[in-house]
Amino acid sequence: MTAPTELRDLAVEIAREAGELARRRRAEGVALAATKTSLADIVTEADREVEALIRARLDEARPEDGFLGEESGGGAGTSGVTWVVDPIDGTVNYAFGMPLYAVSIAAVRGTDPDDWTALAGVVYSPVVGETFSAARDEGAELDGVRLRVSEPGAAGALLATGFGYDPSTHAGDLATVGRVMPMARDLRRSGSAATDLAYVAAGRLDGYFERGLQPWDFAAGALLVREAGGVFRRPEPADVVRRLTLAGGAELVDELSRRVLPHV
Ligand code: LIP
Repeated sequence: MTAPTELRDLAVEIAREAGELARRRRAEGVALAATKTSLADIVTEADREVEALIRARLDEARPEDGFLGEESGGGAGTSGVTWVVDPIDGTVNYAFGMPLYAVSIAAVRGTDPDDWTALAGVVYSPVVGETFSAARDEGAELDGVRLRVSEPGAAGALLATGFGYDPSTHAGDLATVGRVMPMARDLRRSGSAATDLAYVAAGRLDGYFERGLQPWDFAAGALLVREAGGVFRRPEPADVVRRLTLAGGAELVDELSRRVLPHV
């Protein structure tokens, strides 16, 4: 079995190449390819092209591995390792020309997000030029500097969240924000779950909560958080629609859970 550090280094190399392609395409102008679950849920031609590049590079390097990508779906492998890829996380930011989007690539052992073992992960932010990476049991780092999750200060926790593309979910999500704000000093909504999770790992955010993430949104960021000493949880059963994701230091995640799931 390949060492997690080797998988991490391959993921970093590919993510950086993919991120530069995304940046070039953004500079050339973004072409909308389609909408998915709602008018607000978009995919650009660049999403598809970047994922195709990542998939091709992984096939060249590790043809026996499985693949699960946001845009091109899944492909079973024979090695036991599956690559989970969001080519441009923060697609709406990308389409609108905002800098906070990221290439998210993770290598996992297994296929079920509720019990796969994350081996390696990278979240690469092409415009900001930051590479967050982790290998299982080897820690998490930002451009070579080790990462550690933070603890909230006396003013409260700096938290991040996100909202779904379906307008009918917004009232419930805003009610959740209302229950959480008493523990917060402030709230951020970056538009990129992978970036939010990387920032939790880096201590730039104390915690994060969001409903409805897909495995490719969180596969790499979850490993970053855990390898930085934090907790990543999806506390509800697998059959819950728009499952809750929580991340941060252990005590903070416990308090978030109490506030977001008051009846549990
Ligand atoms: C996005 C997430 C974001 C969430 C959006 C969307 P995408 O992923 O990163 O946190 O709020 O609804 O799911 O669609 O840009 O890959």
